[in-house]
Amino acid sequence: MTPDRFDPAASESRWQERWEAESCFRADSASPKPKAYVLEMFPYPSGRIHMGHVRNYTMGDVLARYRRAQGFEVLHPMGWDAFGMPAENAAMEKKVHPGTWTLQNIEQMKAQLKRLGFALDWSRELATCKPDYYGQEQALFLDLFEAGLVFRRESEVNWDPVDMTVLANEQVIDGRGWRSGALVERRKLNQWFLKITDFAEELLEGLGSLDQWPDKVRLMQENWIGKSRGLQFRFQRPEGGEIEVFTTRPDTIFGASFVAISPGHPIAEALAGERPEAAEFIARCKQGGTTAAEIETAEKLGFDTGLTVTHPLDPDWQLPVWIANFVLMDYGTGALFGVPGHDARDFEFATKYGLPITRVVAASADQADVPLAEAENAPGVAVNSRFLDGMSTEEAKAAIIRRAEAEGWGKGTIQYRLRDWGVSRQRYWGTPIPIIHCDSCGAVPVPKEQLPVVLPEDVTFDVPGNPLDRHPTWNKIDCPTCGKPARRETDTLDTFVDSSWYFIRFASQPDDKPFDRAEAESWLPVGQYIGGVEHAILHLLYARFWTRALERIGRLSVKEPFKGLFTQGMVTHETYRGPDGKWLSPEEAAEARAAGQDVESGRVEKMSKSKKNVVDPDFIIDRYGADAVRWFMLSDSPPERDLEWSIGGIEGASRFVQRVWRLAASPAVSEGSDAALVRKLHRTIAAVGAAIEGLQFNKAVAALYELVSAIEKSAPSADRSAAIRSLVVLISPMAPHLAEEAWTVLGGEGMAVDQPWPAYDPELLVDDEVTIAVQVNGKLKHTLTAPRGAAREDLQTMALSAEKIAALVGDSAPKKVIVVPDRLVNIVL
Ligand code: ANZ
Ligand code: ZN
Repeated sequence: MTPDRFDPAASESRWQERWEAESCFRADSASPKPKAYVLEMFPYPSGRIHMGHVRNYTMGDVLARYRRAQGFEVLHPMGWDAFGMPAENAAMEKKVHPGTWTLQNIEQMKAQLKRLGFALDWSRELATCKPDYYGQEQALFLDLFEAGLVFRRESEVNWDPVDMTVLANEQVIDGRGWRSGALVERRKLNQWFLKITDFAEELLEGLGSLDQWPDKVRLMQENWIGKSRGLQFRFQRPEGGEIEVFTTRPDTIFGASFVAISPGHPIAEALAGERPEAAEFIARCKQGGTTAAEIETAEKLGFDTGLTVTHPLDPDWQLPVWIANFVLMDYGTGALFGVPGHDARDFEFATKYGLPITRVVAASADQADVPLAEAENAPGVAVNSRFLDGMSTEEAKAAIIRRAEAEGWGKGTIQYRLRDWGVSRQRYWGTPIPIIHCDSCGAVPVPKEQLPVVLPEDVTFDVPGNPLDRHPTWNKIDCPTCGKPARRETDTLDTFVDSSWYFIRFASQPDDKPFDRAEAESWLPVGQYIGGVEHAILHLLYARFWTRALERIGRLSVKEPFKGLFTQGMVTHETYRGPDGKWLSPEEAAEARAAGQDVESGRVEKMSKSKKNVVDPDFIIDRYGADAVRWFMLSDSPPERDLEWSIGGIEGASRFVQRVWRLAASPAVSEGSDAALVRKLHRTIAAVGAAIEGLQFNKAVAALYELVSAIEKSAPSADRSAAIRSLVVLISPMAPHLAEEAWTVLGGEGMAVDQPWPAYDPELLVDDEVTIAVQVNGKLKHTLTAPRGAAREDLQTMALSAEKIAALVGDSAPKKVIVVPDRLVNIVL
């Protein structure tokens, strides 16, 4: 007998095993079918899946299953972004090897993902921390090295003077080392870089072709690349020599009140050698983190060098030269001219050090003398600017650039904010950079046949610093070129390198090379990429760069890796605090309330461990089943918005699952028709398909709710039974286990997952009812609903028998009745 309830616990794992046994989701690269590549951003194996993952992967899963039902050969893979600091932190705190910790986490999270029934091709699973992955990454790194896209340069890092170690930016908290609490210093180290700046223009232009990306992400990338036109020019020093500056506002040149150089500028360094105060000032500037944000917000500090330079447009005008902490060494020329009237940093600096502040831009020419309360950076009209007066900002910029080029003291430039990508990390748990340092030969690539350069297992984490540096043997190796004793590079690659090509390796993973070109190209670009907006800039930019770099060196003919991009909203939950102000979990809050304590319900916020407002997916699956969780993740909110977790929501989803089950379990009827239900079904097929195509999953869910209600209200008929079968197929991308169980109960052949997506009849989408205007003597008096195509006589009868019209017409017969079918009835009295 058919059970009257769907039992997720009994059914779900059974279907998951069946799908696996039949390799349903294995992507066949050789398939003649059209291909679809659906990818969600792969997770960091932190230990547990959270609801944000569940939402993200459910969306991708619905699309993948839908494409499969449409007849595509679908690639929907999963893997692990498995290198990175948390594993090293765990090693230090829990005395467990980073590899052990990571692989255990992967096992746990994989089991959790499997419980959700995702249509993933596990045969292509990869983990970036395994030599078969990172060894191929080393090979690609060497290809880029040979092509001149990798270089080594001195660059600043965050240095913890107590722990004697390099810190990542996120390990610097309020300017101090996260473990030691010591003031962080900036230190110069030789580091490896990738030449992403060579691709700045391409990466910017390429954004134009990404019409399936959110506008906000394209804008963020555009701003990050930060193209600006400017002028680079030289100020002469009266005693000889020059200072070259870069500006994006040459139009403000007559508002200059000082020249500022970076503490790392050669002139500053020379001064430091001569004058202890200068050296002291420079040392002070080097405290504090290296992030642009930290430099931007730090208090402005200056040191008057006593030097001057001559204004390029006025030989009698001398400007003082300062060393200033807000001038970056690796941007422009490491020097600028300060215009306090029109640049906020310069304003703060000039105010602090009593330097002149002049207005040289105004909204209109007659506002030249309006005082400045703060820096005004909006364009306008040049004022107090000699021959530029009256020109617009754009005209004045062009005029100065022309003049500088004509007189030979400067040159118009295009500048990008984008910096080269520093990929060196002084850490253990990452991809070893495959380079050998030889005193005679310099930096020598590891010969490809010696790859992978495998991380040594026997390392210790009891002292700070990079375990690879202090390993007794691993880093000692003979030079591949001259054979003399040499040293391995002990820096490892930024984990963003690992995630810059994993989507290519998913598409093709031979043992002997990073990927097979033809196979990779048969899948790429990724049709739909789904992930968090927190990756809108760096990950996506690096992946775009890596793909273009491979294209440039002739390894791949794909330029943009992700055709469609979708960034989903967060899963949020109410927060609670107890009487002592401490965060309470939802269960603790309920207990405390029951005990009569004062519990404050706080804001609805992103689920986070620190606020205790997380809900564990395993616990919810145990209670409600995977399909209910999946269904809820898709319901209510548009996918790009936040979704608030609630018990009401998951219970509603669970009730819905049972409603569908009851329909499937109701006795089949083989006779009788129901035209209205057939229409509803066809509209639903169209609506659900369009909604999934547009990634509007909440709309698909809403359409399915309506269909279920309509079926529930309908009388038994052959059409009803057929509608239930179609419903099961329509619901299968969202609630796949329920769909399989229902399909079996309905006596369907094969599995639900193998059913083609139902087709709809476009004719049935047209409205079957129309609104008819009823006029009396040409004036609208009433409207009525009639079947489309109703006969003239029927419309006339309906109009005349309407109560309101009958009252107006009275007993006298109308002179004339004009009927326009499907539109109007006009009664002339
Ligand atoms: C004069 C000026 C006047 C500037 C004005 C701005 C406004 P963006 O637009 O972000 O590219 N600058 C130049 N080199 C610098 C460095 N190494 N570190 C910090 N700032 C530097 O920034 C370009 C502007 O930043 C340049 O234009 C320069 O200040 C400053 F009303 O020159 B400007
Ligand atoms: Zn050598």
